[in-house]
Amino acid sequence: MVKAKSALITGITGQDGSYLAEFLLTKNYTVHGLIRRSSSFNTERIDHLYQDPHAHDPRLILHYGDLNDPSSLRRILDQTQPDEIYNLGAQSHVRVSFDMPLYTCDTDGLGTVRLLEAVRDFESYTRRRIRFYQASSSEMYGKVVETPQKETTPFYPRSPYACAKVFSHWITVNYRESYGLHASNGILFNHESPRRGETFVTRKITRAVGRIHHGLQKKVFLGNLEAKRDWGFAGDYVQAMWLMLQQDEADDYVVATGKTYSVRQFLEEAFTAAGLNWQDHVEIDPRYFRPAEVDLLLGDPAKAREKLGWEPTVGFKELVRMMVEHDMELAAREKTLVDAGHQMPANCGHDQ
Ligand code: NAP
Ligand code: G4F
Repeated sequence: MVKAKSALITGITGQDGSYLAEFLLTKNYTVHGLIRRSSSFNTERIDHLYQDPHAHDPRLILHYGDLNDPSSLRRILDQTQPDEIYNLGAQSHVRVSFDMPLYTCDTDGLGTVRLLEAVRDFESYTRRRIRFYQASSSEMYGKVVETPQKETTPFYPRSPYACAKVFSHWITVNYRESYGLHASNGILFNHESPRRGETFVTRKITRAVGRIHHGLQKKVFLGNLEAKRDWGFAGDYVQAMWLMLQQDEADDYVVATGKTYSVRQFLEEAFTAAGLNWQDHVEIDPRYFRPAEVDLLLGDPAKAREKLGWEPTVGFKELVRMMVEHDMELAAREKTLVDAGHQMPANCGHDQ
């Protein structure tokens, strides 16, 4: 009988980590997740995988650790002995990386080499092999030197976040070439979902649409509406991660839809879906401008299509509709609570 595989996911509490955990469980993996200790609950996106303690799926196991704590990484590798590692953990907000450059570089840059070192040592003393996935980003193309962007397009990072991701990208290539690690980079373009963090622009917009529709909010404050992004659906993108680790040879792949839209177009689509006019509700707040902006991202996913057989299944309009529908329902539930006398949760103005 073939032994079921096991995987370790850093960043399992994030958008991608939750979709990937679900996907790997359907593939019969044992899934280990690294989670950080937090003073408030941070497992909301994976709680449904735990719901009933009696039906608790023992194939999902969480471990406390941190990419900034190398001893925790080594201990978790020893305990879990994974066949595959997906390194999704990161301070993933570009705007915030300008406020916290050292922390971002430590986690998103050095965190990767800490994990790779742990893998290298683990392989040398156990003689077992681990396949490694690194969450690289289209943000690395920054001030783009070529459009569409592909695997061979040079990087021109425009933020501390992107600089850290470029470091992680190349250190992953370096460990592959130096030590023969099966280590791949997925250069993923923006991908969204109803589980997207609420401070990223797409979710900030769809949350606002839901709340405005239900009378819980009047305005949404945004920055640069002209930036263009190649937006796909996160559920599709985690499948590309998995496909990369099923290849005999490790390699680097662009994962994108091959279409680009502006923030303004996203706004129009989202407000129209709720029968609203975005001009009535949007105000520009310079607080959301970035010291250096990435104006245009458009990926060429030809290599992923040809070598991995990967295709996106959700287009732009469908993605926007999915997010708006979800956030309309969420706002309806909030409205019920507000009507019953509960307070709307405040974000203290830190909605980057
Ligand atoms: P996300 O929702 O922000 O999730 C980030 C995850 O990283 C969370 O689970 C977070 O834990 C964890 N984390 C943060 N700092 C950590 C640390 N020091 N040690 C361990 N874990 C830590 O991000 P995402 O959208 O799922 O993205 C997943 C990865 O892909 C990230 O590396 C991101 O940079 C990259 N990426 C994302 C996109 C995109 O469009 N979504 C595109 C390209 C690349 P807490 O829950 O405790 O905060
Ligand atoms: O949604 P965003 O914050 O995503 P961004 O900066 O493209 O980064 C995301 O995608 C990357 C892949 O390319 C990931 F690596 C990264 O981890 C993250 O997931 O901003 C998108 C655009 C930007 O041009 C920004 O200036 O929207 C513009 N924008 C306009 N108003 C805003 C806002 N962004 C945010 N977050 N908040 C605003 O109010």
